[in-house]
Amino acid sequence: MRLVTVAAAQLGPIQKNEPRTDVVRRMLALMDEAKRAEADLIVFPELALTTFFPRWYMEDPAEIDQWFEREMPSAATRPLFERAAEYGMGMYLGYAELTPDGRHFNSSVLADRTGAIVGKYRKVHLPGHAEFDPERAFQHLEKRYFEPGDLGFPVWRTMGGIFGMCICNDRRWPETYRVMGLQGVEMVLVGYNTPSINSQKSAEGPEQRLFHNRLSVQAGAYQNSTWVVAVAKAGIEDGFPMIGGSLIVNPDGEIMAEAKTEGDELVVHACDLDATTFGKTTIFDFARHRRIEHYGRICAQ
Ligand code: CDT
Repeated sequence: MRLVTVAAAQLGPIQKNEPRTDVVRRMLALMDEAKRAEADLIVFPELALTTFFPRWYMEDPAEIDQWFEREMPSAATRPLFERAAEYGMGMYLGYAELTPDGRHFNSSVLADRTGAIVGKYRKVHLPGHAEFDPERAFQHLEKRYFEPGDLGFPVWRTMGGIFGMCICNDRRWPETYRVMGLQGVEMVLVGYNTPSINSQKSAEGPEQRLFHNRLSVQAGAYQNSTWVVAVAKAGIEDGFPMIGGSLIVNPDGEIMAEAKTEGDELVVHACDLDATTFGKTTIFDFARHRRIEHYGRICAQ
């Protein structure tokens, strides 16, 4: 057995005027709880440090950039990395990244048990739109504020396993998991902010959104024989509801643990990375069974 005890650290809502220092305090409390649960790894949501700001239309670059981190760790986030090192706990953290040359990405980092950053991911599948859309019930302006990620879907050999990262909308795309699956990924970490209603289809409410969340994550896990840990920022943020439903799914696609609330909540499970071997060497032994001569369209325009 190669056990990694994972704590999915769901965050409840973060209001627009809530300072990062307050959010980090909430996150540290979840880390303390994770330590008591003997977690080896804690996973925070997408854009974990602020409200989901892409719901707001902004034009002023200075106003936009206040939502971004210019360095990681920063003064505000260093306590998270120090606590990770103190507890010997790995960490996935989603945040808005502003690079020194002025580029904007929706990013996550993976820190190992020493608190050192060993991997960075930049969200590839950006949903939503770039201009104000009066037809929508609310805005989802990720295409306005972020560039598509330029790092692909690498995996990292760390903490005794093979880990991959993706962010929110990426979890709905089979290619996300498959590119990591082809590199032998054993655990995919994903943070998300998902509105409880569809801004363009009023009939689609929270139950269907939770269903699609589970469906995507469970399928990705099963079809690539990997653990998937999916973590929400949830609840009513700035008056706009978002689903919870953080979950830990095993390589058979079964839900092993799931959040019950829409608030700050820890979901813990001891994951055996060796449980990925059976699927990877039988039905999803890619080297033996894939038929790539028929897959060309996937990479064509
Ligand atoms: N943050 C994020 O990617 N949210 C999307 C909402 C899609 S609707 C524009 C998601 O896939 O959950």
